[in-house]
Amino acid sequence: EAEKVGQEKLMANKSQYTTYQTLGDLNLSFPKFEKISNYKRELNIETAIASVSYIGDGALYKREIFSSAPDQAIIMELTSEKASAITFTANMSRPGNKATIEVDSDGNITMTEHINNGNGVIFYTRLKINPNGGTMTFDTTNNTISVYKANTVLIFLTASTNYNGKDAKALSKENMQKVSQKGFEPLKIDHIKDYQYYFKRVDINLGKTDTNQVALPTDSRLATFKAGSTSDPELLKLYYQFGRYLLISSSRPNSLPANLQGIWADGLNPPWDCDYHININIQMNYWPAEVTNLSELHLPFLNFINDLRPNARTTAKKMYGINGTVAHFATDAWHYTEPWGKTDWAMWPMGMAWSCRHLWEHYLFTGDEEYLKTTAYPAMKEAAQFCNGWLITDPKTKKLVSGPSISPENKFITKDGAVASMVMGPTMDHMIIRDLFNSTIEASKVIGTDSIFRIQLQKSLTKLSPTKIASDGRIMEWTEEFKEENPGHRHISHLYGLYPSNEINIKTPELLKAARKTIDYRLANGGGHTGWSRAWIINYFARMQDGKAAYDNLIALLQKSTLDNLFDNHPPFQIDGNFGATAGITEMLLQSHAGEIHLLPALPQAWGNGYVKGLVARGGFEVSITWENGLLKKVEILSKLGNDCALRYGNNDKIIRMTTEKGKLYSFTEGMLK
Ligand code: FUC
Repeated sequence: EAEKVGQEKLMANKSQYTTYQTLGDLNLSFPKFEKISNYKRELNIETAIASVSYIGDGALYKREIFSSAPDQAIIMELTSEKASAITFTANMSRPGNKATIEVDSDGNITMTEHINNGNGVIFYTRLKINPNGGTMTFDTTNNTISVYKANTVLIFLTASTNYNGKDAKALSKENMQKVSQKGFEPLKIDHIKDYQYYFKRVDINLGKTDTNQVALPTDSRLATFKAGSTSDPELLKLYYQFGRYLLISSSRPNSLPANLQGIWADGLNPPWDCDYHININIQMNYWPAEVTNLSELHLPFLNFINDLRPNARTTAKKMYGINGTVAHFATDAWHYTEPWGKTDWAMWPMGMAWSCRHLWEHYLFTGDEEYLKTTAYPAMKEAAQFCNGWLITDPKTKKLVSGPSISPENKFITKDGAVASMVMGPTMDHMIIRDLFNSTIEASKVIGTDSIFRIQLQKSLTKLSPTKIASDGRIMEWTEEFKEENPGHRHISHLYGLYPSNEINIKTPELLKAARKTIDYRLANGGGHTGWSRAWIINYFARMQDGKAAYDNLIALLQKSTLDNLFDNHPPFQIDGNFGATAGITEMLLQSHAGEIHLLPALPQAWGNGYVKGLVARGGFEVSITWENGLLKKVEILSKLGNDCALRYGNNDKIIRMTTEKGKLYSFTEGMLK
């Protein structure tokens, strides 16, 4: 009944599909070689440079391509060991064939389109080719540029849209003028310096792989993995750092957050509109940001949450008649916040409340009180206001419950055999609200504001329906022991309190035991079958300090849900699993969610010897750990903020408590920690 009313009365009609799309294609056509050998395509994630090389009719040819953040352009250099050997024709194209493509007076190819039949953005793309030697001709009938027998060639590509009021035509032209004045070497040096400023903060070593195996192409190494021989720790290292490469390459300050495909969407209709699903996906994209020392790259998401607030305020008022802010299961670059589609995935008003966890986490890692006061707390407060106004008293239990809502995308069988999803008080709602209220209370204390509101939240917390354990020992997903329609569902939403939140931890053994039963049950029924679900499970097992289970699920992720280029697979390609797994590997090595820095909480036997450098713990500590034969050898902790810290190693009960000085390095060996 509720489902029917919800479907008819609460779902907005989403008339406008705002899909993130490919910009277009740069096509280079080369003459036929009689004989080609030694063909190699590579992405070097130490320098973020892609390259292609091959021997054509006895001469070596090479292309190097990179996308430069400092110079806001894609740059490609074509070289050959043979003089006057570079010949090709270049053009631009875009699926849909609606773009206007011209060769302009500067000899650039320009491509522009007001996409989505004029409902989307306007973009401008420019292509400039600088040959050294040889000749270059322009064909304005088919908008191509041909280069003939050059020694080397530089290609520049700039692009901009009018999103947020930018002048796409002028900006793409201005960037082209700047980038085409710089030589390839300075461009490459600036690009590498900019990229490595982020990338080199963390180093990791999970063990040695046989050199013959390392020399194989990535897809062959993955195939070996899938065939069952998984002793390739350097592939895990590559996969881990690939996750950091992807975040550095898709989430820079002042840009939009990484979406379902990061920035790598194919075609005009990528899966799920390549939007921002905020019922696990965008949150998972940012799980590695703080812990793998990429805190600035969290800002696109944190600023995006603030950009949601105006619409979220309107939706709270219009749809619920409540002050504060609310968003549902998904949004996009235009920040819509109302639900649309089917209640069993859309009737979920927790999108803003969960996202606010990221605002608080950024403060916990950086200690930035100005950011807390101006950016984080105002958004957290409004989300908490909505939740506090939305909770109602359950007539039976007299406890506060949320609703109507769902436990993301799962359904249950009602007593009379119907299948439903909408319900009062799904467990995940209460875990998210508990988390939000606790962090909003803490934030208001740090800032020294809103003491009345704080007391209201504290009162609500005491009455909020608690996390319950069912008769079969699992964490209850709903307020009653409903049978799941899909016991192996990819969402394990009712363990939000285990990860990313922290209400279930080593200090709550009963709930921890029930969480274990919950995961085992989901896995026994086929759970973890999408990349992101498997990645979440790695984090779950790491939080339960089960290194073997975490490791086994990491292996399963690579074997079952990873594409040949190491992109995560839902299927289809969806990037959140890459980020979730990099966070999961980090969580196996370092945790700091329960008021202490926990070293090697879930180190699997498979990683007998290794090290990790530059990870970050809450409270502003940079941590580097070396281990041998599965035992901690040395840990170095840089205190960036001068906070107190409590240290725990492995599954020892001993806690070392200490005050620290800002900027000082502290070292411990295993003996000192036991
Ligand atoms: C959520 C998930 C789906 C998919 C989509 C983009 O709805 O339940 O599996 O990842 O987001």
